[in-house]
Amino acid sequence: RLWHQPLKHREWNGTGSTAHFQDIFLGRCYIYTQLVQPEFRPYHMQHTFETKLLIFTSHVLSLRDRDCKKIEEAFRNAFISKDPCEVTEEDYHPLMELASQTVPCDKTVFWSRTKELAHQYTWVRQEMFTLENTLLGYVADGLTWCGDSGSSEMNYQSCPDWRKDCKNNSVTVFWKVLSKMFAENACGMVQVVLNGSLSNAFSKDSTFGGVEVHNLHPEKVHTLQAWVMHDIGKSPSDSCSGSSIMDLKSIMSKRNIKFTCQDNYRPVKFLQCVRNPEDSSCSLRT
Ligand code: DN4
Repeated sequence: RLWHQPLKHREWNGTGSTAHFQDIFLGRCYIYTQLVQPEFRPYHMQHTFETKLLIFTSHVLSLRDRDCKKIEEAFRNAFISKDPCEVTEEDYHPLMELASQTVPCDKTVFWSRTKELAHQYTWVRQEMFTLENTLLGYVADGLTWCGDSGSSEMNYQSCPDWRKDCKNNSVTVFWKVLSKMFAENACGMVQVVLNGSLSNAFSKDSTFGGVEVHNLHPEKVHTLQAWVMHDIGKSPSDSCSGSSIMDLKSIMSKRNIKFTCQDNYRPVKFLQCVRNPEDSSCSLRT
């Protein structure tokens, strides 16, 4: 009666594929491509005619006609029926070609250990984009997925953990390829939100420090502007004058990209203050 038993997948240390993965992926894809305006990108709200046109042509128009079923299929083909620890960057290339997207110059926001804050910022500044405000970043945000060699099913029981099992797993490789492309496509002045409540606001081992920084094109990106944000209620651990930011500065100078840094950039600080209105650092008099 062996053939009646459910398929036994290999066991890994990470959580399994997200339940209803395919439905969530397709649903998010349709939301992004069909409802992006007016709900998601009210481009008509605060922009000059030129910016509206730019966002409209490069972002919204081109996305409306994307075929979500094809995108989902290309996504599945990258990792299904494969050992989830042997996924390559090339496996995701067909998907990247199908769903490529350009972000207008001066509108790219990177982040490292500040995901929530960076997303709050681009939510308020609707014309700005983190990776998760692009189609593929949006559909995959917060999800887990992996396959198994010898099965065309996803593994919902467990998936490889990037620290405990392997780095070349379906999820990590996807974010690496996508982050690389996001950085390669950036132009003009780009921003990064960093966490000054950690001992190293900048880390060479992070995706920002290990992938994105090295894939910015100096011919296209003239300046990287870093904002080092301190959590309200915690003592600051790192700042623009700290050694980790000096490392970032020297990497950028070698790469011929101008670097500026600001602690507690006010527009982002105001977002932190919305949650902590009584904190003394949020008083207008300080
Ligand atoms: P982070 O806050 O340290 O990490 C963001 C995510 O990436 C977490 O899930 C990390 O896992 C994972 N991660 C971090 N470093 C590595 C690594 N060396 N190998 C595998 N996974 C890793 O910030 P970050 O600087 O690493 O990544 C954020 C930047 O990269 C942003 O500018 C995004 O454009 C892009 N990115 C976004 C996502 C996402 O939306 C994922 C990866 C990269 P853990 O430490 O929580 O286990 O999810």
